[in-house]
Amino acid sequence: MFKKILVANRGEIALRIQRACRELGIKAVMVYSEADREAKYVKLAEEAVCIGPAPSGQSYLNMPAIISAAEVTDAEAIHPGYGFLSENADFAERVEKSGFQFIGPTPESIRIMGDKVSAKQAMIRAGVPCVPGSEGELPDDPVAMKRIAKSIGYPVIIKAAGGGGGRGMRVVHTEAALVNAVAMTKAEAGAAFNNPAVYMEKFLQNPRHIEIQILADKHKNAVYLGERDCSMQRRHQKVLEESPAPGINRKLIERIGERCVAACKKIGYRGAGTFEFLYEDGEFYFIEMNTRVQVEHPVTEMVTGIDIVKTQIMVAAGEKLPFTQRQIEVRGHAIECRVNAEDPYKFIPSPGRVTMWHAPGGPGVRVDSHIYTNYFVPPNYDSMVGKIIVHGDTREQAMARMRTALAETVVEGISTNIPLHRELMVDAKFMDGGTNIHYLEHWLEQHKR
Ligand code: MV4
Repeated sequence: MFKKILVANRGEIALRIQRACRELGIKAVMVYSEADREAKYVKLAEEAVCIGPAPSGQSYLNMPAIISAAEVTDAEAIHPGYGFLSENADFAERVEKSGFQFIGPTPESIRIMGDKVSAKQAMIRAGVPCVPGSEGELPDDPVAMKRIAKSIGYPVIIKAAGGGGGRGMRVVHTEAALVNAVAMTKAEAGAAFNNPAVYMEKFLQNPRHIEIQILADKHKNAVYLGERDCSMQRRHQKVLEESPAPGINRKLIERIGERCVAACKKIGYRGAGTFEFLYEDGEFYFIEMNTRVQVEHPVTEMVTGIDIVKTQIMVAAGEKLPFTQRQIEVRGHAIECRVNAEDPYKFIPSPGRVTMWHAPGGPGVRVDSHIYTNYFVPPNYDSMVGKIIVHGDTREQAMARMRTALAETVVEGISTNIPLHRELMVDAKFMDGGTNIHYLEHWLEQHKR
């Protein structure tokens, strides 16, 4: 096992990784920007290195600064967390070339999944169901393009191979609009991702966003840890997540999970990963794979009892997965509310000094947050300041525990979206379960103030 790991991230996930290291008896080197000097995990750190000024381009995205920090502190591995450099294949490669273990999949796996066309082709080959669409990159020839769209049936969606997470997409409803829409998407993709390649899919009108968590080791073992329903989102930003996904047939989830595991084995995937699916009319359609630990991993940890971050570290060190698929059970129900420093209805960021923070507690309540009373939320980064996660025997109990937890939580000095979460937890449609990816945006439209 590693003796020392460098944590190349900030905020709640830096603290989460530091906690996993402590539990494993590994020393954690924390890196921080000038804006994060006062961070809780820096104060708690045995070792911490400043890697640059506040702007992330000069600190958390600064590859030489991070690799130098690992060198001077004698770390053996680098955990990238999520965001920042976590899905940067060039970074993973530079980490390994410098003699450190990258805690994540191989640069090759990251590269394949980063290109959404090659990711989809890999999944089709591995037997994972995908959205019907162009097989591979869309040709430039208008006749060929129209033929593909016609065979799929309108509406179709044009997506950039270099996009993902909602960037670089355009819906097309008619043949008349097709050729121009493709040209526009290609131009934008060329500018934004330095890759003009696009592909086409059937546009699903009212899907849910369901994702499957997997873990794989370097010995060809892989497992899936059930699913998460991440449909409650606004502008591609998830607001709350839950596991299991309400109302989906367990046998179907098992079949999809097994396909994901088979795909991992086929491509030699290792570490933690997430297969993103759209779910509509009882069918799953793969859209993208994330090659990092995700913000919402705690809901899976709560229902399975498996520590995903610890397991990431163990498998990166070459250990075998300490459980088999048969030993993994989904028990009860978990919900996560993301706490953002923002106006709850206008969504304008609200950085600044937290004059009071009182975290909730009690049975089945977990709080992943780096904030504390008198902490200053810097304006330079993502507005998420923590997550409240609850577990219960049933979805109803989990919701009741979340209502209690949200009622107990006190944040003063900054605005947060907790009032929004309090309203959603008593919303009749949310309480019924199974709302789709458009629900929150429609809800916000109707609850305008
Ligand atoms: C789609 C889709 C409908 N049909 N693909 C947006 C983020 C990226 N991961 C894929 N996205 C979508 N792809 C087809 N063929 C609708 C979306 C989509 C969406 C997906 C998941 C969560 C939120 C979303 C919000 C708007 C659109």
